[in-house]
Amino acid sequence: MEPTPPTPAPVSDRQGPAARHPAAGATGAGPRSWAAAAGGVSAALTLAVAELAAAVVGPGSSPVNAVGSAFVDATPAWLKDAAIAAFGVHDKTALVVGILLVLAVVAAATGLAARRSGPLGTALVLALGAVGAVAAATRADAPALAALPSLVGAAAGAVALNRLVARAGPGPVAPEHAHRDEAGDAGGQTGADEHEADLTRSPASALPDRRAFLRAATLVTVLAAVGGVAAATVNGVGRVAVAARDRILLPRPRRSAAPVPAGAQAPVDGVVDVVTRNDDFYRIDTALTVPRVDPATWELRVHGLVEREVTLTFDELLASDLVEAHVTLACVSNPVGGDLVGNALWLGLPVRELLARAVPRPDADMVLSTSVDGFTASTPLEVLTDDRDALLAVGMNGAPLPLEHGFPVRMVVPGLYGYVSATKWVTDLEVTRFADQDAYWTVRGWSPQGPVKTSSRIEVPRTGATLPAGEVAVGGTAWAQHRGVVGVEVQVDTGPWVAATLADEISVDTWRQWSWTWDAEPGEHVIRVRAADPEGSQTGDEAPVVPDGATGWHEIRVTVRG
Ligand SMILES: Nc1nc2c(c(=O)[nH]1)N[C@H]1C(S)=C(S)[C@@H](COP(=O)(O)O)O[C@H]1N2
Ligand SMILES: [Mo]
Repeated sequence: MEPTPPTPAPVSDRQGPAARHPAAGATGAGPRSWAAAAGGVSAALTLAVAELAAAVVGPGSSPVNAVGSAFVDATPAWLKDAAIAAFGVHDKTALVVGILLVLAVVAAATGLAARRSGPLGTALVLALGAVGAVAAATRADAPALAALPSLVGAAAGAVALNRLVARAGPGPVAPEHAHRDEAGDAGGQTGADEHEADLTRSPASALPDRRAFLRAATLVTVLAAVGGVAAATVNGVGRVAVAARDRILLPRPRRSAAPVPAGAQAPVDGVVDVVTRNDDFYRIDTALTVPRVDPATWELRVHGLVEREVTLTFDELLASDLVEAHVTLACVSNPVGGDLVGNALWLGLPVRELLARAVPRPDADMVLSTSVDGFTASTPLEVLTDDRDALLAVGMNGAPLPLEHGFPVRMVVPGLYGYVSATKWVTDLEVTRFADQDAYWTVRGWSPQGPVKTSSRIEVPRTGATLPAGEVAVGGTAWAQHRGVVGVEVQVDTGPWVAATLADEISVDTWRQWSWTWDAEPGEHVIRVRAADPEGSQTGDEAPVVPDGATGWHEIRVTVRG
């Protein structure tokens, strides 16, 4: 994601008609809206120069990304949760829009500050640069010199701001000029030409020269735009990752997944695909911009409580005996009935085989996996060494992992929520103990352990639908990864729970679809669903997503026409 230079926010005038004259701001002072605009375009230049410098210094030094990421990491769990609830997989777009709005306001404020005092404006811009520098230097993937782009950008921004504000005219205007200004306005709506004429009559030192200001502001805007486009183009590593992904030829698995049974897709129009297309797969992570990892330099280190450290390159990984498995991934933040869940065919190396090379010590009980961007997940060692298909995955539905799903390598562990298992862009596995290490979400109030809770949802019909009376097709999906769904029941209003028809199972590690034909009678109705795994039926007790996943029965409301 490339930074968007904020549009200089037009500062609305609250002073009545006289204030519409751009040279007559509040209280007879210089034009505040010009100063605010100067702050805006200077901020755009700051960002463009900083991002351009970051493209040269290396990935991970982008101040925009660093500040945003620091913000993401500092966001309390409840707020992030609210954002996911409100915006779903668009939570990041909402965050970026929010950041740009805040930035526009801050930028205008630097302009107003600079109008009062040049050094004050400079100090503010440099302070903001320092924030970017600290944020960038303290990121997990910070290169050496990570602080540099922010500082260079801030320096350029401060120079631009001072030059512009100087051209926006003096702050306090002598009474004589203020008076002349008012007289000009009294003549009615001041057109641009009239205004210029008015200004030429004024001493150049006392009243702003609008042309000079506009010329300078345009120059800064053009520089910012050119810099921004250049930064986007020079973003070399991004292109390296994209190009490298295009060249990858995935090896044939040593063990292929069994074909998906024809009966795995429930025969109801509108039920989701039983294997989720990559483009449709939900995306949840803390990465403000998708990490771009060059597989040529990717390396995984296995260390900690092990007999011997192991490192693995991408080529070595591709040359290993890879296996294929369908696994359904679910997010702990998925509300009852939500869609933060997807099923894909993964290709990868069983984590257990890699761990066997390292030989975990007997006192270890957890593997802390770390992403290139610093995200961590704590996975029970037992789950990674039993016979399930916990994979170090390189392929998703027959293609190399999409960048946003963890290219070049991620973890996929059947039976656990993603936050404790599915580390994308993974580069480090530390064999350790739950007593000694906390993962990213654990320190933010989520449970250190996150087995998936048995869940089910109704996909057809949609809640709120109006339906004809008679036979209505009802269908949806249920999941209980690594235990398997053994039954699904449906209830209408306060009627009895009745068994739905289960579609064929792909494996116990995947979701399972279901269908049911309802003989609908006119009126308002509530339809509820619950699934069963071998240990029993899904609980109807309602629990929120924090700290270890929501529970409760999904229900929809429909109207049947008379
Ligand atoms: N590096 C990294 N990996 C991550 C996360 C993250 O924030 N960063 N989020 C996890 C969570 S909470 C989930 S639910 C899954 C989602 O994987 P997906 O985006 O491929 O669907 O990724 C997991 N892996
Ligand atoms: Mo998640």
